[in-house]
Amino acid sequence: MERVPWRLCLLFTPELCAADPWDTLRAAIAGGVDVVQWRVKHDDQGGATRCRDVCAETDTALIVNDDVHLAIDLDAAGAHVGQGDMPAATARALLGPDRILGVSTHSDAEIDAALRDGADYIGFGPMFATATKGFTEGQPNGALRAAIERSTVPVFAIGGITPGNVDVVRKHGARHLAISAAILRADDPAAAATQLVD
Ligand code: TZP
Ligand code: MG
Repeated sequence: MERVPWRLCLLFTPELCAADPWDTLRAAIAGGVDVVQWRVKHDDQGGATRCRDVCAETDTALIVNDDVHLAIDLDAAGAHVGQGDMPAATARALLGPDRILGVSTHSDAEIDAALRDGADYIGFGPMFATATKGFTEGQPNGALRAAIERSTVPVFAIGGITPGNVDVVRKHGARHLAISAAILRADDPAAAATQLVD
């Protein structure tokens, strides 16, 4: 089995959901999300536990954003750190060899450092402008393909990806996606997830 066998990562922030967050989460998983990243910036132990339970029930992997200690407490599959979070090498050491480490990257230097520090997958973006994280423009054309060629681990394309523009990302080589608004705010989150996977 591949170490990172997932294709569609849902960046799950309950407050961003158009409808009930737990219905949204279950629908997204039913539609094809195969890894959930718990992405909540305030302390919400109850929500994190509930998210963990939904993932366990549906046999879906759980990754915790930012908080490596929470990932371990929840017995999650792994944790994801950005450039301003706990250093990736520290996260790697805390997670041990079996849990997955994801690292956000935006440049060649960040990709090289993430690989050196033991990332099992990297996020690369933003692909497009996105209000979710306040990026006003995407990476230049070709940057994703260069990142995929440079990386020895899976590269999750992130930032502003929707069913309407996913073809562009796919044409630049993307085989892994990380999505927030296009699923959480969709009228039909299951259908959105299925369109993105297809
Ligand atoms: N990191 C780079 S862009 C982004 C993150 C967390 C936001 C992705 O959300 P959306 O709504 O899919 O653009
Ligand atoms: Mg972070």
